[in-house]
Amino acid sequence: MFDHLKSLPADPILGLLATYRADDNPNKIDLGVGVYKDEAGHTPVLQAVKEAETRLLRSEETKAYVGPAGTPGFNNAMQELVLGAGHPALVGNRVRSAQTPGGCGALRVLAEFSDRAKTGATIWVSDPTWANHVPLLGNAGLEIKSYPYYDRATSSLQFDAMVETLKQVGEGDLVLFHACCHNPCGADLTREQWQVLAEMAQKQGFTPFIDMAYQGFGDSLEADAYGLRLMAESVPEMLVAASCSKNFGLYRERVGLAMVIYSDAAAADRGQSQLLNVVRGNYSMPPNHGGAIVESILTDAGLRANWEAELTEMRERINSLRSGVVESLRDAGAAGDFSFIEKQKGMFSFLGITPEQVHKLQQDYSIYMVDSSRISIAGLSQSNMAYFCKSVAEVLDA
Ligand code: PLP
Ligand code: TYF
Repeated sequence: MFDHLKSLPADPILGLLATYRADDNPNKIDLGVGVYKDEAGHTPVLQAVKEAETRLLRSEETKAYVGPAGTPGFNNAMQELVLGAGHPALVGNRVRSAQTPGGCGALRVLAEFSDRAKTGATIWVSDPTWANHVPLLGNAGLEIKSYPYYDRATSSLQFDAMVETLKQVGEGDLVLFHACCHNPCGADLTREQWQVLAEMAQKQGFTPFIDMAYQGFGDSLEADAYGLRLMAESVPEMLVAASCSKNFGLYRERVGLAMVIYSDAAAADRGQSQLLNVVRGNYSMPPNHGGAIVESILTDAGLRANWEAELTEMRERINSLRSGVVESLRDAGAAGDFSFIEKQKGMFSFLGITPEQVHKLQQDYSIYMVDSSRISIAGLSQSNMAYFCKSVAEVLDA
């Protein structure tokens, strides 16, 4: 029965990691997968997470199943983190959520949920977008179309072209936005641009679907949610897929939130029964551990303050690497202007070099990034910065 199955290529981002691990060059640099790393190249467990786990170990009394929605304590705390306490949608009792296995789980569940509301609905995604959006949304039945977003020639947002395309989008279509720290390009919408898009959503009636995988990695927990919150105030219905992988460093625990905003409380109750039915048809109930950690951190003032301080440290390290790499590339005499990297946000930017140059960096210098030239900034450090910039300068001159 399975003999005829053809083999498929691995996830290009995760596949790169295997090649990196097998490389024995002591100078090798991993700028592939979007996982935060400290100066020593480690991805440590956050102290606030360790403390929450220690407390859980002592206080946990059962491993019995949680329900399909996960725990209400987690869902409520996350809704407030994402929307802000007192958001009109929360006050109006129009928000329902489910704890999911990662942001990926949330994307998939919300995509299937949308497909139930409108079979084969169209979802507009940015060009470019995170490669995994295609299977996560498309395999659930949604039709994917794209709107212009990042102009590689100028290394900046093409907002006018984006608006021009989205003008044709109306009721019954979904539009996917990255809340902050755009993956893969790092170019985010300004507050004024969010305002324009919120007005378009309101006027044209399309449904915003916001992917928030990096809250706290851009400017701050609050500032990074600005556009999402504004959008949620402007439209009657909206979807949010939030991830706790990056900002809590809980990658392998798989914890996220699928959140739906409805036009009123009665619609919310009906919709939630559908959302939970989608969950039941996939994995029945989410894993508990990661969600319990997040709930414990968000609901304890001391742990929360420690976590916010650690999150700030991660963000500031990335931002100082952004300035550092621009300066070092200039010092190394790299051809071109890389100052855009400093203006962008979050884990990623495109270096803007060709796939051939990306391959040369990998083959000759053991520097790993995805073919698009997306670099995961946190893979840089004081110790590898000079080698990285010198190598890029040489490859650009070759
Ligand atoms: N959305 C985007 C844009 C991402 O970059 C990621 C990756 O980490 C996710 C969603 C979901 O991640 P996870 O399933 O690990 O929470
Ligand atoms: O884009 C990234 O690198 C992160 C991590 O299948 C990731 O979002 C990469 C691939 C994947 C899941 C997560």
